[in-house]
Amino acid sequence: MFLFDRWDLGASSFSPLSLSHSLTSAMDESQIASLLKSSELFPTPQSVKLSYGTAGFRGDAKLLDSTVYRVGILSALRSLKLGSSTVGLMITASHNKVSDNGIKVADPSGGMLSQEWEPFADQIANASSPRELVSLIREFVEKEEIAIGEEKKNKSAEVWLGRDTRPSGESLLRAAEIGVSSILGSVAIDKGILTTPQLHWMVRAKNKGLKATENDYFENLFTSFRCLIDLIPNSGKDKLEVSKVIVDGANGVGGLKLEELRESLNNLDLEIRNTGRDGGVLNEGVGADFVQKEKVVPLGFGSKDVETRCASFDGDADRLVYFYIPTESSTDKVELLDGDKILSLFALFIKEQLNTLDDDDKEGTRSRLGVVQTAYANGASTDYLKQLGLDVVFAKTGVKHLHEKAAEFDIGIYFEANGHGTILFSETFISLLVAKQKDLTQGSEEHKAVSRLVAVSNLINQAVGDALSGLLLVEVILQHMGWSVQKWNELYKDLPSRQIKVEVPDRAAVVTTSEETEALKPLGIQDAINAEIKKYPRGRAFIRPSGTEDVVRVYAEASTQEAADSLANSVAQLVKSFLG
Ligand code: NG1
Ligand code: ZN
Repeated sequence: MFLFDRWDLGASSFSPLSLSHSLTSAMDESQIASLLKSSELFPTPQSVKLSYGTAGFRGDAKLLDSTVYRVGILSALRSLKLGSSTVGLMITASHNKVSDNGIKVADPSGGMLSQEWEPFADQIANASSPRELVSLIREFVEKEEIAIGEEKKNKSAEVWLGRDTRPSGESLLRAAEIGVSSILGSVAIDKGILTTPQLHWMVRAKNKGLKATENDYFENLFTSFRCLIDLIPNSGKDKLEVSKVIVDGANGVGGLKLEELRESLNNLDLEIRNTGRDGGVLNEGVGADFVQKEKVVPLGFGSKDVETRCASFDGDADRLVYFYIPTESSTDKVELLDGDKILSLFALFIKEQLNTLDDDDKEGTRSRLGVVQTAYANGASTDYLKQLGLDVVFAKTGVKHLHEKAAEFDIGIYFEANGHGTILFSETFISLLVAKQKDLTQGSEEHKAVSRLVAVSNLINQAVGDALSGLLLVEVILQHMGWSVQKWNELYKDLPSRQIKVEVPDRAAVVTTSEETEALKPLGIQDAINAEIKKYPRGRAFIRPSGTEDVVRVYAEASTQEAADSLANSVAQLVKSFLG
């Protein structure tokens, strides 16, 4: 009973004896002792309600120790549940301000944590005492039939940890390690500073029995990139787009990793700015989220860069957008090529390769190429993709939702307008392509098309959206097409749009339909929004609570920029008056 002597079990009717009995039914005493002892180090902050949200837990880094420790526990349990497969834990708050941090789990497949486990994540993150925490864990392991404790000491969980460049990352990583190790026999392996997609890629590779170090990640990128460069048609080579690309690293981890990769990229003229070394602050006036939402020039870029192809990463390098400063611009506005435009470029290239193949394909093995977008996708992009003859489907905000839908296609391309996306190839389709590659005559157009598709499937991260691999794919496709960034931008013209963040006392008061395009609560707000939309030609607007920041997001589109701005402002006013 020494285990409980140190615990003030308060006025509750809970007795140490009953706790001991109920806990040990699923976990032995040494396991309970381990959890109680370590959780003592991480008391929960008062009055903070945590939710796993769109992409893990996020918030003020100073308040996150206990959350990160608890997610460490969860990740060890997840590994045990899945036969001791390796699970990833990433400490990052992506595009949020530098004083924030966060944590997200990479499942053994390399994808996001299964949504079925999110309610458990919410429960343990919000448990108010060690006793409640241990109780919740006990119930969960019992329900999920996860064996833990002494009997699992030899076949333990394995969790790989990564973090971005935030100053709070290191101490939070220690909290995560303690969480993992509090599940007896579990091993936490610190993989150092990484981009989010690197960790997801490494976890996926490890569980597939492939080489899975950071170096292997880099090697895979430059090998498949070089392969695509070698496959550029001769006629295309004459039109080579030789101008350099300048990358804004958001003062985060992405620029640093791109610098490492650059050593091996002799086919790319690349300049990297905002690496964080020159005193710039993470995500402040820089990065993909800033450029996409504000549509203005990031710090470190200016009139000297007019008409040059530029790209921005976000803080953990899982988002990528392109932009250029037009000649005629007298302001700091940029021409933005967002996730929708990247998606369109990818779709066009893949379709071109599939057409070359399908012409020759008399055996009924035609592929199914589909694209997935969210309500934030620009209406003009959706029209364009449909006009290409593509199957366009919609998913809720958050890549976990898009990824799931894209996986239903042979080749599924998904992108959020903010630049987070990738191309998924089904295992069956890859096997088919590899078999075809062996059968076809080397040097034939069909062989080249198949080889390009295989190389794309290697280059582009199959686990999550990845700014580094996305950048390389955009660059090689532009070289293949012989296109400038301006020519790419002309694929279609974006409908003017505006996004606004509105701070409200309780963003959870906004409840939307499953497609997120209609607000069910507060009552009456949707009718008021509809009345505003009606005033604008091609008007479209919706609101939803952010899953990563404490704001309600407003999105509006209309036929002119003034109209989009005005519609967004009116809707923001409605949000303030209904929720203020
Ligand atoms: P929230 O804060 O839930 O809107 C944002 C992005 C998502 C997704 C997540 C994760 C917008 C409008 N929303 O989510 O698309 O990328 O962050 O990073 O860009
Ligand atoms: Zn990110």
